[in-house]
Amino acid sequence: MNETGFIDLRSDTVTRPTAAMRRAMAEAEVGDDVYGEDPTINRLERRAAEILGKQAALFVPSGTMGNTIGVKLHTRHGQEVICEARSHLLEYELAMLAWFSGCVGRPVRAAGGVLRWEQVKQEIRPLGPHRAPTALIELENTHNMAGGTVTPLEVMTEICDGAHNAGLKVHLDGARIFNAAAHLGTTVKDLCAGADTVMFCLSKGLCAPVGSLLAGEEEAIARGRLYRKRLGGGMRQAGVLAAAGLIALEEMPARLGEDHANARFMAEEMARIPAVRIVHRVETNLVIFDISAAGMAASELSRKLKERGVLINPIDQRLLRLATHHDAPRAACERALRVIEECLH
Ligand code: TLP
Repeated sequence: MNETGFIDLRSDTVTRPTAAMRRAMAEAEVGDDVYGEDPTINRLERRAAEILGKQAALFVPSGTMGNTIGVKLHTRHGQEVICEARSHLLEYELAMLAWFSGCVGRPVRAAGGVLRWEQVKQEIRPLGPHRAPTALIELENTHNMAGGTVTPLEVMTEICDGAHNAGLKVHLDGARIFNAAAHLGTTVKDLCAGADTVMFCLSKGLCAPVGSLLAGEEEAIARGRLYRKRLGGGMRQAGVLAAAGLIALEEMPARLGEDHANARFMAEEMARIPAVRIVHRVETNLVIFDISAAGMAASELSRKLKERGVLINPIDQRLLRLATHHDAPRAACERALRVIEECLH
């Protein structure tokens, strides 16, 4: 339950900084990051690059900015970006792909949100007199709107190898890449190895109050720094944020399994409610469920839940998504479950 008395399962973005993060924020050494002089941000960027196995990393205020810069680095105006049809990049970033990079998305619907090279390669368009040429392949792991599903390492590798052989770049929206690695029992380094740039978020399941990182080659990240400034992301003494981010990076990935177990618990219990259909295999911390059999709009259920102290957002008329996280432990999930049952019976 959060400080307002609600059990908030709308997203893992609602997590609050832990006590250790708040202490570290109060004590953080800071400097002007636009001059490259914030020691805590510099430490976070070095550490993130090391953990992801990339040459360099850039601290950005949000995942959206990380994706925006990632796309910009690999594309020119008038090109195309292949991505899964429900990808965050395409659906939830206010068309930044077009607005900032001047590109169009080529949406490809993939089962469970997991793109395969077989599918991707058929969508690649060469330069010619009619069609926008493909510049980039964008992957999302875990895939948010496919219910937190995980793209396995071998699939990532096949797509990245295929893309590179075709002269294309790969940007990974790894907002929840630590969840993917926890599910697979692999390292984020292995999962990110083939991608040219990777964005991941500190401010979701890892509980930092703000921030994401964009990692890649030194040269790309140096250019990315300029785009960050253009976008208004030069944050000066943001070491106070990076201090929380360092704790998120070092200490929080190890507990993600707990969130995944809670999501599985919720999905298994909710599957017993006749009006509920769990839409995807629950692999990480997100559960998308269909309540069309209840004869109630998803927004209506969301409203009823809220009246009873549980926050879960609708995605459309039929679907809702719940997210498990650090601030909704098993007891809170159990209470939320009882409320969901009440509202649907
Ligand atoms: N996702 C948010 C909403 O925007 C939907 C959420 O509650 O899940 N990539 C992925 C895969 C994301 O899920 C998100 C945020 C982002 C990028 C953007 O991150 P922010 O919100 O930091 O810009």
